[in-house]
Amino acid sequence: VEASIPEPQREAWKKFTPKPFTTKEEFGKETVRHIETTLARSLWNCDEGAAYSGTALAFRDRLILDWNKTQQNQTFTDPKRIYYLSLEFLMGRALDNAMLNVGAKDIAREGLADLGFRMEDIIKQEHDAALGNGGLGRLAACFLDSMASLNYPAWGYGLRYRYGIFKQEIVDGYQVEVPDYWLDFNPWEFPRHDITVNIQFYGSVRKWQDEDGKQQSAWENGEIVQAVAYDVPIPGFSTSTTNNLRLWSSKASGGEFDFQKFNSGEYESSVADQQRAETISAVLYPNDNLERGKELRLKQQYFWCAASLFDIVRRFKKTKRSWADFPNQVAIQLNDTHPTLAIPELQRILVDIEGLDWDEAWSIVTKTFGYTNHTVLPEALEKWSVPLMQWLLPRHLQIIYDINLHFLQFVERNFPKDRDLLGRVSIIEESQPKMVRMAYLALIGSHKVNGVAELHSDLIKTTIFRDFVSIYGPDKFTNVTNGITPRRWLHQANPRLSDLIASKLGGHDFLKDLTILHKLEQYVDDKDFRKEWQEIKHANKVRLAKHIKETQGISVNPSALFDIQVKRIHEYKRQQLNIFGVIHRYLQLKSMAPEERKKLVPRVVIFGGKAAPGYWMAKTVIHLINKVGGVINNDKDVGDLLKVIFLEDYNVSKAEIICPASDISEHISTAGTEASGTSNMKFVLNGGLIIGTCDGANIEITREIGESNIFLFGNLAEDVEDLRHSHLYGDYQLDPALNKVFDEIKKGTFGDAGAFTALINGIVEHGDYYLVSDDFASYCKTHELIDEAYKNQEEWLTKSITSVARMGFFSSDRCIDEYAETIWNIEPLMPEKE
Ligand code: GL7
Repeated sequence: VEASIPEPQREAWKKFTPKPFTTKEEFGKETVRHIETTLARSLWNCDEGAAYSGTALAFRDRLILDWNKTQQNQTFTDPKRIYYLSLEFLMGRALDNAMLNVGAKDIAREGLADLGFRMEDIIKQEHDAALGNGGLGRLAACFLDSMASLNYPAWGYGLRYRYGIFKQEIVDGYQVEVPDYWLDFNPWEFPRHDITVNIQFYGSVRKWQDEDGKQQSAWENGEIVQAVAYDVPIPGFSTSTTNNLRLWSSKASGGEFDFQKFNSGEYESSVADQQRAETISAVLYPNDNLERGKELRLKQQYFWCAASLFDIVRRFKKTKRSWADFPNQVAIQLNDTHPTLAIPELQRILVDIEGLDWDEAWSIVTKTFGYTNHTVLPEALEKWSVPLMQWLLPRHLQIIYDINLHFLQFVERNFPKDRDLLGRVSIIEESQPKMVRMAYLALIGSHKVNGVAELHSDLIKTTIFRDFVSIYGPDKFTNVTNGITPRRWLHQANPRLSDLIASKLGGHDFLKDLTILHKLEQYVDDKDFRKEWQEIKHANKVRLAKHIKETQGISVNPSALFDIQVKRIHEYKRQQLNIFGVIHRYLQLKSMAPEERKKLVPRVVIFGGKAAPGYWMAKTVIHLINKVGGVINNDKDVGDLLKVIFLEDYNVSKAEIICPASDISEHISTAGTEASGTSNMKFVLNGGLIIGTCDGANIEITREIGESNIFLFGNLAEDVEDLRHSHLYGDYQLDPALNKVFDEIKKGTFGDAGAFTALINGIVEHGDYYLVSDDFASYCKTHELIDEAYKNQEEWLTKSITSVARMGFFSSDRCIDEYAETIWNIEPLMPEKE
């Protein structure tokens, strides 16, 4: 407020405020100005990269004008805000999204054409912002889009990794990881060198009694690292609301100490300090659904939580409200347990720094936080060793022990006879070394806990959080089924389909209320509409076939059935089931007479996805897929009837080409393991059918679109435990067809059989934890049904259209409205009228 322009001068200011471009000429002028001045290029050296940069800068200017207004409006109105804390934001490219959200893509296309460039080529110049691993990170990105589009006063807080998820190369069939340095030109971020926070690590705790005899604690003598804010504007679709994603970057603090070292000749160690500080935000951990307890990861978590909370508290304190008002002004959502340290950190701020009583502070904390659980896999549940936490965050460990003490006392009062219960629900696991169970801390420190699909939300109540349901009652737990943004995943990825739908529904309003799609069912028998629908699917397959040719050098027939599984490579997602099924198909094909083969439906089986660098079994699966592809794709008997493709370096921008091009996509996790899945929604929204298990959101997709429009197979979640038990202790027979597949691998048909021994033995000898054998017969049978169904193209088309019409529920807008109403208690803040 102190720095605002004085009243008499504001008119002048307003006169000079830039106006957004509205014509192709104005767009062209802005773009050329940026190319010639900001970038110092000219008519004579403007390649597509420079044209991209100029275009991006022109759009960035537009976003930032709206961003300014949105932030000012928020400051003046001071509504309750939602802060979404996520260690991952898998944003992908920003330009296309910005053009569509502000509604100026056509202007830009024409303007670029006048300058001699094609829109498609320009968009492709942008590097993906790949600050995430998979579904969890992409969900956060979809949520940002929805929160802005629905005008919620929302902030994202994350880390500005210098290296996002690695780039995947396939060399001789093996995954090779290459660093992803993405920041070399990033017009979408604004460094805020004036917005910094000092973050402490290590040190010690001093305790004393103040004059009133009150116990006081201070965390002192630690090492300081500086957090610097980088702001990324998030434009809403068809609204001027432009929210902020604030990413923190780490930097050595002050320089004074370094300077002394430097002057006294200790150059190396002064530089080493600086590098150590910068390491904190250097790289995204590439694990998906796996936690490994590395010290640097804990440092990342605290660094980001502490910086974000300082920022949130600073903003709140400017309003001079009383602390009791904090939960009325601030909602913080924890995206998984990664930001759980925010809970003891807020308690520390309130008690140690602001001087509130413990109980008063704790009541504020629990009203503020909500926690989303994204997995029940035991290897993914975060635990941090007590000695590590004692060393790195001594005061937080004390606070966690105090939180635990209060909690266990409460449990003991309510369940006085149950001694075991205390050990089971304690935040501290009594192991060697002792561990802090982050999910329990997150749950105890939040007022609501949600799962991400109905089955998953039920499962957390009966498995990992079972005792907590008895303690708190069922109302603390709720479900918010995941969703996806239809702007990126339909309008941007599949513009022709979006426009066809709009032509029937009287415009693009469905992009803001996806339930309107249901009106499409009226046109399911409309001949021209059907023809157009089918043509669009074909064109999208041609586009993907072209990409496959360009990147893998393999020709695939766009009229074949495209069968796609793209997602992180993980045993629970069962890419191994898919590739074994492919081998089975190949063996059958080979055993047929040439006449018989002619009746087959040609297939292209497409895989894509990254394996965590240390996940050896997942890498073996990638290797097998590539080896099988090498044999099948070169077998003269097979020809176009079967092709196996492994697409390198699956990421968000590739997903935008892949999702519109499927006939069938695979969502085949062992029942009860995939919390939700979100690519299932993307594929169906683009008119593809799916084969899936009764898992995650597949179940709700089935309920919405109807059982006849989905190919479900396999055992149910409720039977998994018994099946696993019978593998180990019962009499159990390996599926015979699967056995034949294994024999073929062992014969060396797909190269060195030894490479795949562990993969096979996991199933044959070590209990087949993921039930590949149990589900194999029904999986293969279902693929036969798919072949049959595909022969009837008319019926297939009807299923495709009907499914899309019934997908309205899976918009992330619905999801965000549910969070806003049932967890955050916030309202939209409409942008000011011009
Ligand atoms: C995940 C789940 O595995 C996935 O099923 C879910 O769709 C996603 C978003 O809720 O969250 N949980 C998790 O730990 N990761 C996921 O992608 C990494």
